[in-house]
Amino acid sequence: KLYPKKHVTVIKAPFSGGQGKSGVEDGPEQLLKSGLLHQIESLGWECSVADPLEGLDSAKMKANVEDVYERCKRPQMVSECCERIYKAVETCHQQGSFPLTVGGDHSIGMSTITAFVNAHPNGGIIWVDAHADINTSSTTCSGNLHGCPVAFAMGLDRKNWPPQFKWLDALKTLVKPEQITYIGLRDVDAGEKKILRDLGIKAFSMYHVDKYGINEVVRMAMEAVNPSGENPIHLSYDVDGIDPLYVAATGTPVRGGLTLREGLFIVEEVANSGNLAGLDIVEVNPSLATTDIHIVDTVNTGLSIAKCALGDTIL
Ligand code: B3U
Ligand code: MN
Ligand code: MN
Repeated sequence: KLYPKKHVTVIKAPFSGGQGKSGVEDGPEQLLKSGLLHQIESLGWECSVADPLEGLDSAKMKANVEDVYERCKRPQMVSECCERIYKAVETCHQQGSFPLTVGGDHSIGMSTITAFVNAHPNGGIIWVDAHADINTSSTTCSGNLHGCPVAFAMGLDRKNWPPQFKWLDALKTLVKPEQITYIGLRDVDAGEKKILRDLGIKAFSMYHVDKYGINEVVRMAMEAVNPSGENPIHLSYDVDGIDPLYVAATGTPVRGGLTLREGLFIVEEVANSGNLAGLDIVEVNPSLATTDIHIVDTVNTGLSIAKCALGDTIL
């Protein structure tokens, strides 16, 4: 059994430096304010909160126009914040507490998944997202590092990394192509498609969800990253994987996504396997809503993802 202590650490990652819009740094507070801890406790888990970015002047870091390296925007800020988040997740794995990292933008995925594979070298990762987030420092068109965390976590194009990423460069274990799979893709850059193809990364796009159904896709995804069925799985959940009908308050919505039920089913099914070892919930941006209903819908989706992960079932 993975977490016999039934203890969760909610790691707050109010981080927005991986992309240009502001507001995504308010995601963690919104989820907490809306009852995240209470909901976790009512499922029988003990709960504590970690705040690894405490004390940083994020607004000042984000405004520093000198923080660029070639195409990459804010490498200093992203590296410094992601190193802190790495350490917070590492501590959870060492102490046997379930790491629930709440973003913030998806750059922080480079920390959560590298901390995961360093604790569980044979673990598997399921990345739920409309986007593949596997641009390298050379392929990124936007320069936004939230479009790059998977490439960094895999050590791709390492020779062109911004020099700030020393902590990542020093890690013993990085993510291997066969350790990660995707569900929900529908907006993948040409350079990313080439990387996915060249590395043979298994990915389940919305086409596959339509073709096979979500049940079969989740089964295939778990089989891809955990063929023995015995290894832990980390779920990195970008809420934009779900359709903007249900999740409007996010930075880069893409139509044609997962229904709310498909999105939650993924989490229910991985949790049900008994192998879920960590979860990220990212890209909740309350300030991008045009109505209050958008905020409520998006935040409630985030809360539901957390609950499903911790064993909430409909019946
Ligand atoms: N692939 C594009 C767009 C993008 C990636 N992740 C998000 N948007 N959220 C990029 O900027 O790399
Ligand atoms: Mn993402
Ligand atoms: Mn995305």
